[in-house]
Amino acid sequence: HNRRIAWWREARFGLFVHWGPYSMLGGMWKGERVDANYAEHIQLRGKIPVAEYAEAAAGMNPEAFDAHEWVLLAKRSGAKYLIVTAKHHDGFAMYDSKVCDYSITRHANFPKDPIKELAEACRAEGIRLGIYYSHAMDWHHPDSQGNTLDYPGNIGAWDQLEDWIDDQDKRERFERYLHEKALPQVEELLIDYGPIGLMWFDCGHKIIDEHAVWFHDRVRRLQPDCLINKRLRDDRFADYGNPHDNQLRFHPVQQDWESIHTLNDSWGFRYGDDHWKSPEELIDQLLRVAAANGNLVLNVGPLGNGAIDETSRSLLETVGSFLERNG
Ligand code: JFZ
Repeated sequence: HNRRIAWWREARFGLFVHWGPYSMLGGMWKGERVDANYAEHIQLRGKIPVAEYAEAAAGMNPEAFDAHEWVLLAKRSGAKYLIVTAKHHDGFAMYDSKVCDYSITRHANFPKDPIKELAEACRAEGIRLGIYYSHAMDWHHPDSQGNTLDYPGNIGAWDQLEDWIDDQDKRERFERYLHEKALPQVEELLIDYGPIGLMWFDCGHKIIDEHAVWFHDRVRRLQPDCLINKRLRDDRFADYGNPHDNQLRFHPVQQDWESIHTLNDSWGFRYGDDHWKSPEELIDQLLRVAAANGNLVLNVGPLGNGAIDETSRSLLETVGSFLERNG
């Protein structure tokens, strides 16, 4: 563990990128604003039928996407690692998955694999790549827990704890999702994209220890140097902790921990989300987290077309020039 995490302890600062078909919708569905704090939850909050969301997703065409530009922005901001959503709760793969066709390349026919390009750009620029993968929840796979949409026999609510697994039938269905999709997708991400600095899992409070072991084993076997965040399940499976989002809740100083923050309100891009933090606030967060021996991760939500908005860029660049001046 100590050898594996050495680079991360030095890093101090990372950039999170939330990006998927929800970025293209930007919190809007059929001309109406969907009431959701997080634009990436639009499918759930807007009660959008899976087929309709999938139809919209097919239209994603991120022609302004430039992996190198994203990585250079990360670098200018002073970040040492970049975490990108390979699959969020909507179940849509932002890479060329061979396991499931619901992806940017096969479903939306985009000719490039964004995760592959980011992996290459990160390698070229000396930035570590982290991969966000929503393992406990998938709103597209018919057997995934977390499907509260238009499926017969809903499995469970998105904020439900692991006790739903007591139901044998639901458990079997969920395990079908794990074996058919989540586990093989995590494997392909660990096999096909070079060295991965960390796997950032989410919502592990919804699964049981046995399922966490399945993921943990694969990460350790395929990439022994890859870190695992706490949300795979809990501390027992993790290299480092994550306090609650957007809040400075300090962990004991001796523990490795990472605090994640948005620049405005939503993780995924949302039209009109102009509740920006000031550069002073961001730098203050960075200093306070670093003083308590943690890492800060700031999030950016690119537009559906792959461009990063001017405000996000300038906030990140301001943090970068502060770090440049103050070491
Ligand atoms: C999760 C996701 O649902 C969300 O879309 C985003 O990706 C974020 C980074 O992670 O949301 C959470 C998960 C845990 C807490 C809050 C939001 N928490 O523990 O307070």
